[in-house]
Amino acid sequence: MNVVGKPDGARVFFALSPGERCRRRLFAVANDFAARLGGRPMPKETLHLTLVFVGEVGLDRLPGLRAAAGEVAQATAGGSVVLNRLHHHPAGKMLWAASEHCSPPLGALAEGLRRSLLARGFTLEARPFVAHVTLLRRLTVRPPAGDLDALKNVPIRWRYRDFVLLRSRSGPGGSVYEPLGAWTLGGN
Ligand code: 2AM
Repeated sequence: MNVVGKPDGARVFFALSPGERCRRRLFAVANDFAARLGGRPMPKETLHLTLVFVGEVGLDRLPGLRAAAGEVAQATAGGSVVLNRLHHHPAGKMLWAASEHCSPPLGALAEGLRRSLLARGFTLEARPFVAHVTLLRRLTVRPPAGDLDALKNVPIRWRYRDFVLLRSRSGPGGSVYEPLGAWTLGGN
């Protein structure tokens, strides 16, 4: 409990966590852009693909989050995602790795989690799911158009079999993520 008598809270989200090979490639792209154009690359260990951003919840609601995750994991198969596009977001000063076409099984996993959380009374943003991995923040320079084709001919193929619940905390060097749970997808 905190001083105002409310349960302590955590800022949480569900995500896919890349395997080592995929993580290395994503980090290499982030570093390459940062070296040439500036910005702050996401630390290698924090790279992830958000499935559902839940936001601030009381710690007493973690069992509900875990129940939703368990239900969805059982009912949903693993799959793969092909990251073949880089996107620059000038407003957010971010560089993303993303898919030209969102894989339907990945969309179904994100949607399944979303529905299960809503059914358990969690409040979620209406923002549509866009599969992406943020590589670089604080990028103030517009990358040359050709640079954004870096993954076109050598896409990153990411096979996922599980997903995680992460707690985000602000640190001096940016956000740090603490794993609160991991679930293996069924049907593999
Ligand atoms: P981003 O990388 O595009 O910023 C933790 O913040 C993760 O949740 C990030 O992957 C972030 O996406 C995503 N996210 C989605 N909605 C968010 C929100 N309203 N606030 C913070 N992060 C959000």
